[in-house]
Amino acid sequence: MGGLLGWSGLMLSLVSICSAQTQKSGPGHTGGPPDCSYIQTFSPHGASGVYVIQPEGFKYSFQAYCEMGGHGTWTVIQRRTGGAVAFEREWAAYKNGFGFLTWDHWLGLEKISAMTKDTSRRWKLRVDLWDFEGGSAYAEYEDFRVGDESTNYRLSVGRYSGTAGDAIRGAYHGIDQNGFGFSTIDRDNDGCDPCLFGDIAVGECTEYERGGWWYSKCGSASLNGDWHPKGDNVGWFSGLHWLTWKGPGPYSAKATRMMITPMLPYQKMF
Ligand SMILES: [Ca+2]
Repeated sequence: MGGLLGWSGLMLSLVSICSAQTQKSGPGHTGGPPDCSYIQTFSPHGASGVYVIQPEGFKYSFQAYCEMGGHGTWTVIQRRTGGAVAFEREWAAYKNGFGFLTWDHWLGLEKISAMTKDTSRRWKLRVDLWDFEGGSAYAEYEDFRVGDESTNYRLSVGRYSGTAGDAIRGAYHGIDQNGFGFSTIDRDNDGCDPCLFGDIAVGECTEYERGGWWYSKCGSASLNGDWHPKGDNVGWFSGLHWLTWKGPGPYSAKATRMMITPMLPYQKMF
């Protein structure tokens, strides 16, 4: 998984924690590259790392981690590799983003929405999952889009492909997360009250599944819950699970990554 678990990345991220916040750009500034693949197309660097981007029409430029991998260039929107960065956070944190860009982080719903809500461009989401036994799997979705805050950052995904299964549409009938708004411990958009976990009924999916996600009664995908260490990673509703990959007893992944890229590459104009 490349530098995903690298200590050098950790140290880098610790010194860059403050600069991970959004930066205000000047009035009328139309911004720089709108995403990582744009950077790779017009000024190839070849190296994964932190770059400044500014989605079209978005008022701020901000830093994001660009994965310049063998299967394309991607803007990373989520990464989990351990339990040091807490993902049990409220709406404002999920809106604005948190963590360390070169390490575990959530880019922020406002930024993800700004990148994907423009209907003139189609986006692809890739979800990478790693287990504790040396295995991995992935899921890709065409037409990934996150609405703005007025929609509670509603999730839209199109055609699925991959090896992990389509957990967003659910391992079980009737719990499709596609089309649902985001929920956090202080915002309930999960579509259930009560929400059932076996014989146990709770008011919100986040009470058991933790973190923040596009929960829908509560669904089969949840990657922002609590990270669980090897040997204690099976059976927790709260873990990083993708039930079409490993289930039905929830298996909490060792590491996860979510990243996006335009479905059609940018064209160089000569
Ligand atoms: Ca609820």
